[in-house]
Amino acid sequence: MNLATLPASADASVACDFVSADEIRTRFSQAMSLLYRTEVPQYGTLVDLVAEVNAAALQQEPTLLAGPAEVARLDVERHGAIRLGTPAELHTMRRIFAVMGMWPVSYYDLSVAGVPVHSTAFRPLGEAALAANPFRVFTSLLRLELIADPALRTLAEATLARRQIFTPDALALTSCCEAAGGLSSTQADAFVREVLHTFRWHHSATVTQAEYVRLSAAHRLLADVVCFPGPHINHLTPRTLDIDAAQAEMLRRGLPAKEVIEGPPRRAVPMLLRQTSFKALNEPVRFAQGSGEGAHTARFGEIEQRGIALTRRGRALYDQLLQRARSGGAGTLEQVFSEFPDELDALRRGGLGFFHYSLRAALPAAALARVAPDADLETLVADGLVQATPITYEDFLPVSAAGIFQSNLAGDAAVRYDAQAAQAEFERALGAPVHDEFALYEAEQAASIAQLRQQLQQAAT
Ligand code: OOG
Ligand code: NI
Repeated sequence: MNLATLPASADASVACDFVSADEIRTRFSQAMSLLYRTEVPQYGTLVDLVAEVNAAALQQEPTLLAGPAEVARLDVERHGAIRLGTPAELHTMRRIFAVMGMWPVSYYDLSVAGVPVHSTAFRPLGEAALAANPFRVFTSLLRLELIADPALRTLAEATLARRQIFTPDALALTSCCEAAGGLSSTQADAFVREVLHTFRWHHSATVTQAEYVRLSAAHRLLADVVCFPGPHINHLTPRTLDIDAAQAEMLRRGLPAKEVIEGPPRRAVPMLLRQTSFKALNEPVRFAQGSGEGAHTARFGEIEQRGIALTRRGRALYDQLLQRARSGGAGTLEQVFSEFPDELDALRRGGLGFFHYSLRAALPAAALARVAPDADLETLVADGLVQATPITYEDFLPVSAAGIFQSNLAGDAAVRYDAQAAQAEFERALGAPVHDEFALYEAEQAASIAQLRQQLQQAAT
């Protein structure tokens, strides 16, 4: 039976048989993790190591995470990355991720870091979906217009035009989901199996060795995107609660971790995203037309620690301090960042971080009834009636992590204009605008306050 051609039906009893997008995403991220374990054995070591470090960290400080939901999601939390070659590939990828409840958030211009791609991150939106499984995929699109050599551009274009990175059933099941509004459990399993093919490693290149060498000489990333039948997943990253301990443990187990941890320094209140990585594999490659064999390094291992999401204001201060630390002479990263408040109350009152507000558990009804529903939020927090929990950063800092802010780029205005034009082009290819990450965190914070006001209103009447 061809699952993809099952008739779509608006019948409610059929709709009840759909599995949720959250469930499809969970199945997919599990399948991806299994695939990556077999393709990149060091990934298994990394996952085991991170689980041990996290258990130890939680034992030492049980309040590290906000609650049991946060602890549960930590075990399955991963992000991956792929690099696509054409606007059409990006467009279809968006439709496929939508089946799994993953939506494009933020636009990242990596050309400022000397990498000819621009990107977005597909991820779930909203507290419930993130709690179910926060699986994210950082997805880049090659910008051929940034390749200077016209002959090389033509070669890349022609090579990419010949490939189809999605299986026929992956495409059919995606259309089926769009038409029917969901997938049955059996269809979802087929969907996961089919879509996984797009992320696999391929030992056979689609180009000759000579072509690979030319593309690679122009930019290693160009060869990585163009020369293979699909956009192999290039890393799958588990989340740790203590990246300094995890990094030390990586080195102890012979995983060649980088010396530096990218992002903000270690803090009492972890902020944004800290990451470190290691080169994973030299993959054997068979080139087209019997033109030889060689090796390609594309895939690496990475770990990350996530902290509080910063407001625009907090992010501006972060960017400013990071730049100051990089320009040298201003002291170590830790010293420069001593200017950034490192205490929950100060971060909140300074409007630097996003918080989720909730009534403290087990407040007596009588105490609640005495509170004016529109009482000042800060007073409620100060009086211990309301607790403010930091909202976790769910996005990425790839350009800051690249450590390359080119202060010598042409005029500031010109750069900004280009970036805007490129984003519009990216969104045209995508077929949708990207979500603004700040607006998402802002909405989550506002929703928590609205719910709190409603609870107080109810208690008062
Ligand atoms: C993606 C790099 C971005 C991260 O963690 O910042 C990323 C890539 O190299 O394709 O995954
Ligand atoms: Ni990554």
